[in-house]
Amino acid sequence: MSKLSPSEDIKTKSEGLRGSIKESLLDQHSGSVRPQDEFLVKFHGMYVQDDRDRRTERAEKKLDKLYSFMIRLRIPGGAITADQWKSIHEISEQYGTGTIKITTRQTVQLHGIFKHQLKPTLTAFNTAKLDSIAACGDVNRNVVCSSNPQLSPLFEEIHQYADKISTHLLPKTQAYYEIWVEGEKIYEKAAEIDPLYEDRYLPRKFKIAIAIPPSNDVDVFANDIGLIAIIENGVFKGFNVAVGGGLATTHGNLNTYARLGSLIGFVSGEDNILKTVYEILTVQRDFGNREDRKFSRLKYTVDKMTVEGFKAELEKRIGFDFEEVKPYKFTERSDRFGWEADHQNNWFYTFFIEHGVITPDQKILFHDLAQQYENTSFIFTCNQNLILGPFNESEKTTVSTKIEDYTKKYHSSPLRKNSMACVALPSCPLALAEAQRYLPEMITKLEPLLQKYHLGDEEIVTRMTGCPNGCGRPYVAEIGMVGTGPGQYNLMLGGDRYGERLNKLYKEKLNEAQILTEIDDLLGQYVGNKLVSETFGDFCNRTVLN
Ligand code: SRM
Ligand code: SF4
Repeated sequence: MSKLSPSEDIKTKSEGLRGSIKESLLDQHSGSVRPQDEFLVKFHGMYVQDDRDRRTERAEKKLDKLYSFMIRLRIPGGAITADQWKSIHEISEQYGTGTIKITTRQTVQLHGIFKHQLKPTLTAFNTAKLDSIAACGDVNRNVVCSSNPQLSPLFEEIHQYADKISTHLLPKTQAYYEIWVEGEKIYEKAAEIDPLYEDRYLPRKFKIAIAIPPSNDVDVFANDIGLIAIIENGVFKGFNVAVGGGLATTHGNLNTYARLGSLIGFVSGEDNILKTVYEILTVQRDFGNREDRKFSRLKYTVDKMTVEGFKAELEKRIGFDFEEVKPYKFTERSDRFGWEADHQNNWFYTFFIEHGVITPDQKILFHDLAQQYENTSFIFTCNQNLILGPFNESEKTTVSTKIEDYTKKYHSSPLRKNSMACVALPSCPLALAEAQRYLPEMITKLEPLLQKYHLGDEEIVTRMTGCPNGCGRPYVAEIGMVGTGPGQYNLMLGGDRYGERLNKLYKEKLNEAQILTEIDDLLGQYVGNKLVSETFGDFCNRTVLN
């Protein structure tokens, strides 16, 4: 008989994700928590980390690692109120490093929170009606949705599905409130029976994205479930459903692979939509690999069962057949920076936030705007940027004046605005190379190459990660750089502009000088030989990778 992974035992014995977290919190000898609790706290939206820049110094002084926690909020669809932004701002000033980081899945993370600060931090979030439940762990995570309200008059209606799906798939355990939130506890043990997750939860993390064409700003095919909104004659009809997307690979393990979701059909009506996503999770719960976590994501389950086999099992569980996939077209993936109005002439401003790291002066500006315009929403994008709105015409004029200096200071090239990096060093324990701290410098070196070939206006999608897990989605970039070791990256090329084709490994383990030489050469070939309107990614796919 095959052996279950040790994580399975921790889940089933955890008594609703409680484990010994309470005892771990009381232990004043360590800044961390017990090993099994380290796994369980993820389900509550946090990770144990240490500052890797300080490891050597502390080891020399014979000190333990400087442990702290990263907290990731659950914000379905990425939208919060101005008041909630102010709370995040204030909490980040009081606890952690002070930095707010927008993630590639439309939420925010705070780093560097010490163990004794966890309860006050989560209690403060709770007061602001924010939580980190199921932001990580073997459950459905933050549900993301296209974030530009100006793109569709039906934005509101479709966007609400992010919250509906997230709520529908939340674990039933009330352990989060019991462990982390000070004050009144309102839960009943009986209400904790969980027909979806049972006591074993899912074999692995689970991700859902909703795309509203023409924008694929969420990289819908990189998700376990991708839902593509279908709009006909100005009416929202339902979703095309794709299953089995996922990006992570492991260097040297050829059995691991990035995979784009497979479209299996169209579903309409709220009840049927919710039933479909729910039962996709139950199929994964029952058929997913629980022995080897490297192969336990839905993509491997779908390939093991075959797409047709998976669909048949799913249709059996939902009790109806899918309709044929409906036509749709993606024509953009980037955010629309600057001012744009929606169909009712409400104005929204999209701020470019390099790699999602909010700088101290940006923080002051956003706090100021949140204070002054309390009806404004703050919407995080899956490209790690921030949209503020709605503003009326006269508010737009005053906001424009307020942000004038900002827009000058943060004016950036199209290449930079379309670049994305994961966190990597110093907080990510899995990083093999730099990403977020280094890509800005790399872009500064790539920009003159584009200028040299008069390609300065090209919106080439460039992404870098510190390891092959792919948190910055480098495998669906036109230029992907995946860390293999300090200062070394695999160069991935040939992804399309809208996230519908994976790229391929072009050359392995290149240092900065080698990457710049390769890109210089490729851009030269591109200007000389590209077809009319051919993007860099399509050109690489057609020529150098064949
Ligand atoms: Fe990720 C693990 C950061 C999006 C695939 N990811 C991690 C951890 C928690 C490292 C760890 O396990 O200890 C990283 C924390 C770094 C830090 O210090 O903050 C981390 N992932 C991130 C974020 C913050 C990157 C960013 O700069 O924005 C993103 C948070 C998203 C969110 O709000 O939930 C983030 N991670 C992704 C994505 C992109 C996406 O989902 O669109 C992927 C690839 C898509 C996918 O899941 O296939 C991704 N992260 C992973 C994996 C590989 C999963 C797998 O299938 O094997 C790991 C490692 C793991 O789970 O074992 C991982
Ligand atoms: Fe860390 Fe790797 Fe994810 Fe980057 S891609 S944040 S290095 S796990």
